[in-house]
This record gives sequence, structure tokens and C-alpha cells, in this order.
Amino acid sequence: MSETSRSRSLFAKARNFIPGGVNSPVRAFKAVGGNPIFIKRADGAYIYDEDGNEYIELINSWGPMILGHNHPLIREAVIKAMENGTSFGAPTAREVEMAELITQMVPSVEKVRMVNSGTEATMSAIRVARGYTGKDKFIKFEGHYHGHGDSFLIAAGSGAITMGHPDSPGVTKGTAKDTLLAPFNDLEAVKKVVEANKGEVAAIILEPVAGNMGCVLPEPGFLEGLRQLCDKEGIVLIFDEVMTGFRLATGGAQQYLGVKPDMTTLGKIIGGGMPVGAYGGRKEIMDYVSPEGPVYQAGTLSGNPIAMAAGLAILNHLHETPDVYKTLEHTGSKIVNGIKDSLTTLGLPFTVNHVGSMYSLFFTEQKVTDFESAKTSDTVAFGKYFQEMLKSGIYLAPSQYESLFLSTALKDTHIDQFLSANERALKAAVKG
Ligand code: HOZ
Repeated sequence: MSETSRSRSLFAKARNFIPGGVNSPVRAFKAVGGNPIFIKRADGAYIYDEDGNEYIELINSWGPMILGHNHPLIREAVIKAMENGTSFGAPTAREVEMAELITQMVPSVEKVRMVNSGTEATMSAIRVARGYTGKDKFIKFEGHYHGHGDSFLIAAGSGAITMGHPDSPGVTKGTAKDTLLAPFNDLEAVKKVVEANKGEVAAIILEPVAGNMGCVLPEPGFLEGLRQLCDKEGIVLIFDEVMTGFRLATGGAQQYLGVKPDMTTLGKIIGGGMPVGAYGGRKEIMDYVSPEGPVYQAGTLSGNPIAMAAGLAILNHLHETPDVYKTLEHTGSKIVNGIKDSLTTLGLPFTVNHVGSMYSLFFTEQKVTDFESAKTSDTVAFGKYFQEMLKSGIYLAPSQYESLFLSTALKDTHIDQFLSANERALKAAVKG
């Protein structure tokens, strides 16, 4: 990789017309320095920029490209659906099929409503939990990210940490007062928050495996403890599986980890990369949603026929092909073991968190179990590592505080190429 002049000139032009030159802040490369690369196309394990450079992909559109890019199953489903029009704003057979399939794959979801993004899904889920319980407050975890709805932009992860705005201006004090915070993996702290707000907490929402402060796993017993607490206190437990849904298992992190939430939010993956989200859960709760119940939520583009076609293509494939998850586990282990070997060879004490096909390499000696420990990472060294990887043709998430997402398109040759680049980049990152 060398020439990036077209990406640079596109970025310069973009800054005149788009805030910061990008349509989502993490893309601006602010956390790693340099200019973002502008993508022209992607195929299988590769993504290609406007200058014609080829990169091995480890972001995969932040999760949904489980089978790699431009998969024929999805491409053909989209082309076929397009022949019948792009949007109807009316019910379709496909969205019924989609809802039935989701309920089969994620058994805690008995009824589901389609929306257009993960942000919409989480905003709506909180509203429904409030309507159902008649309570106003909810608990979120520091460093967890649930999209950019006002009530979630408090100690938020992802781009909000990266850009240094975990608490965004524009969120009113009135809104913020109903969002209660707790550290991830600290059950006693959660219990104290609930106790201090007795009878006022409608929901606890979390990423069961956090991906937006880097990949951070729940400690044994933590999710089970939350489940018990919610049952005891009449609190709705919401798993935000926008990143983990259908990725860790057909039934998402809840199946992988064996804890059932009351509600689940989904995104990206159920559109096979098209703009989609969904929220669902126990029938009793979902029957509060309009027009069945009083909680209003709507959308002209919800259940869009093209997005449903793409989503059905990938979900049906995942449902029928459990080997996908074996492949993802194998790829994840191979990459992570290779990184750990290099760290040992180089005498570097960094931390690697990993589950299935998600992982993060944290530039810290500390065990990373929450937002505080994630923040001990050396983000300057991470930035150097990122740039070296990019030069070697490896496309990583441009922030220490993001998870990486692997696909079944990554074969052993890609992994070998990745691991040699990784060792070179690690050496360069820690050098003087
Ligand atoms: N962590 C984000 C996805 N959940 C990154 C994508 C973005 O914000 O653009």
C-alpha cells in the first residue's frame, strides 16, 4: 500500500460539505492519525480503496459481513428483490418470514418489530420497557454504546470515547437524569444503583459482550446476577445484540453465554449489510407496542423489502449452516493465538480479549474488564500499530475502543499475512 492521493483529495473535498468529512465520526481516523481511506468496493476477505489499494478486512462493516463482502447469496437476493421496487411503506410477506425466522433463531424473542438501525432499536426498546413497567429510569454501563439516542450518550463508548465526548453536548439534564450508570462486570455496584432508585428502574440495558470499548467479556456470573436482580426487582433486562446477534451463535451472545434477556435489540446483520435494526422480546412486553398497545413507534422504511431480502438470505444461510460458527471459532482462535505468540516473542505484556469471531488487542498490561481498565491502553502506540497495519494492507478498526469482526472469507493465507504484518507493526508501535 502506498498511493492514497485520491482518498486524501476526497477527504479534503468532503470536509467542505460533510461535518468532519465523514458520515460517522469513527471513520475520520482522528484516534489514529492520518487520513481516512475512501472505499470503492469490497469482495470476500478484501476491501479496496479509491486508489486501487487492496486490504484484508477485519472490520466487516462493524459486524454484518459474517460471510465476507459481496457474498453471492446476498447480492442475488438484493438484485431479485429490486426488480419489484425499492420501497412500499406497506406490509410484505418477507417481513413476516423475517420475524418468524428471528423468533426461531433467538428463542427469547417471541415478537419482533423491524426498524432501520441499531440506534432506533435501542431507543424504541427503552421506550417500550418504560411503557410496560410504568417506570422512567434505566441503567446502562460505562463504555457501552447503544447508538446515538439522547439518553444513551452518557459515558458512551465507540466514537463517543474516541472523539472525547462520552457525554455529548445537546443531551439535556432532564434526559440525562433518567440514565443511571454502573461499571460493567460489577454486580454489587448495579445492586447499589437499583437500591438507591428503588421502584424507579424500568430497564437494565447492556452489550452482553461489549464491543464498543474494545471487546470486553462478561465475567462469570455477571449476566446471571443481572438476570436474578431484574427478576427480583421487576426490571426489564435488555441485551443489545446489534454486534453479537447471529455472530457469536445463531441465537447470539444470549445463546452462547446461556442467559435469556426479556428484550433484545438487533441491527446490521439482519439486513446483510443493508440499513436495518429490530427490537423484540417476550410477547407480553412487545404487545405494548402500537397498534397492539399504547407505546408509539413507527417508520415508513421499516421492513424495507430490499433490506428484508438481504437479511433473509444471510439469516437463512446461518440457520441452515451451523458450520459457519465452527469456521469463525477456528479463525478467531488462530488469529488470537498468533497475536499472543508474537507478544510473547517480542516480550510485550499487552492484553488480548477474545470471544468467537470478535477480539481486541489492548495496548495495556492490565486485564481489561471494564471502561476504566480499557482506558489504561496506550492509544498513541495503538495509532502507530494501526498505521503500520494499514501500510501492510490490513484494514483494522481505527480506534483502540472498537472490537474487530472476522468473517468466513478469511482463509489461512490471509491469516498468515495478517500475523506477519501484526508482528512487524507491534515492533514498530513500541519502538522509541
Ligand atoms: N462501534 C460502532 C458500531 N457500533 C462503530 C461504527 C460507527 O459508529 O460508525
